[in-house]
Amino acid sequence: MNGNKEGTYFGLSTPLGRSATATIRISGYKSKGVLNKITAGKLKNPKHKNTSVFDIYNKNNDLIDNVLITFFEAPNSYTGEDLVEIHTHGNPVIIDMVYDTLFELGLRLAEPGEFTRTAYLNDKIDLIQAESILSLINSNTKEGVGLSLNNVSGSLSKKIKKMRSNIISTLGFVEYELDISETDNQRETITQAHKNIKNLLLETSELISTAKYARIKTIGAQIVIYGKPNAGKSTLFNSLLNYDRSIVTDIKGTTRDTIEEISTVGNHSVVFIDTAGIRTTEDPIEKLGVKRTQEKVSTADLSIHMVTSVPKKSKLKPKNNITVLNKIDLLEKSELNKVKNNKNLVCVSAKNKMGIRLLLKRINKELDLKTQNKTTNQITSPRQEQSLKNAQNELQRALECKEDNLEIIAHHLTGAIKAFDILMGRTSPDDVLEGVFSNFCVGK
Ligand SMILES: Nc1nc2c(ncn2[C@@H]2O[C@H](COP(=O)(O)OP(=O)(O)O)[C@@H](O)[C@H]2O)c(=O)[nH]1
Ligand SMILES: [Mg+2]
Repeated sequence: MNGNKEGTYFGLSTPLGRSATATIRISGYKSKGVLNKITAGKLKNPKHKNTSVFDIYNKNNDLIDNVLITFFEAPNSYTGEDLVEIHTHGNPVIIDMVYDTLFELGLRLAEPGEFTRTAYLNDKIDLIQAESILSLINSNTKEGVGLSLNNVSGSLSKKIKKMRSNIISTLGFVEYELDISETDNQRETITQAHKNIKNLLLETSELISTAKYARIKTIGAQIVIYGKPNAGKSTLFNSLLNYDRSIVTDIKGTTRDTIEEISTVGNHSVVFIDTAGIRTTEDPIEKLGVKRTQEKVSTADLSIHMVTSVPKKSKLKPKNNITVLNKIDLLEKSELNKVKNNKNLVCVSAKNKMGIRLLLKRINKELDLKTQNKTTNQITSPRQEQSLKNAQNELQRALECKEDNLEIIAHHLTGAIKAFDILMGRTSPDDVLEGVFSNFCVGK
């Protein structure tokens, strides 16, 4: 991305292909002139938010298409610049002709994300909102769309702003104390600062904890299948997907890489991950595979531990984990009855597709529980999570400061403000000063 690009640019806002209509957006100061030219003078002075039907022409005055044109006047548009939307018939040949005409009029093609970047640079939206627009478009579930839309509207930004101004006012009275240092007040100041910081830490960690839910809701839950070689992981993976994606053999070490496929379970979007069986091996490729498996298990939203014999109770990991006993088709009836009553297990025959529906039901239930988070504001990007973790780290260090270290508290509070500024995509040290003066009345 390049923040210094100039000129008027355009791009196709809808997917390329055949459809009833397609939308080409134009943003920049030349927009009005372009409308005048392509409509052969019919649309000279477009009005803000006006939509009308026009014939549009190329430079030789050949008709290109009959289109719908909407005009948005700066600064009241998505980008903050003059903005045009041309809705043509959805045929790539027509799109090509419009492109050629716009090039001839001196316009350039937009860079990826440039409309939203311009909106951010023109202060129409902050960085969180910009990211939320992306997650709104990419969300795979209804809930993901809902929470992204909530963030686009600025609800999360508002919360972050409030937290940031709480840090600024805390820094304000810590610095005030530093300036007019009366040791009598120092204890009081520290107590108040600690109280504020503790509250902020609570809010920060609450937001950080939403990252996982948000990922499940927008992109989909990562569900990793792991276990010993030949447990039937790849067979289960294929059964869950309902087609033969992974190679299945009776040779140990067949799967050496992780294989991921998107699917749905109930209302949830999921990514099933087949992995290399966990064992000690000398094969360097398989070794890497085993390492990858371990990484995936540690970051997954849910893991399926595949076994072929009932594990000891101590080996069962109930958190984020479903233990699946496979190959029940090989069990005697009496043995089968015994394991079927074991509530800690889901019994399947991956090969014969027995028990798969029950397993899917169980996965659905686990994901329902995980996404039941009622927090209004949820973060949706790893960048947001990382910035918040940086802020959390600074706040934690400010809290751990000893009494006579007001300067160090101030230093870490400043660090936390910086992390919040990065989170929102702004840096304005002047705000700190303003916060100091707006919160204090020296005359008192
Ligand atoms: N009898 C029986 N064999 C199975 C079952 N599931 C998998 N297998 C067999 O076990 C072997 C290993 O399966 P695979 O899915 O490659 O195991 P992975 O190494 O864990 O991925 C293959 O020969 C499969 O056909 C099952 O439910 N019953
Ligand atoms: Mg396998």
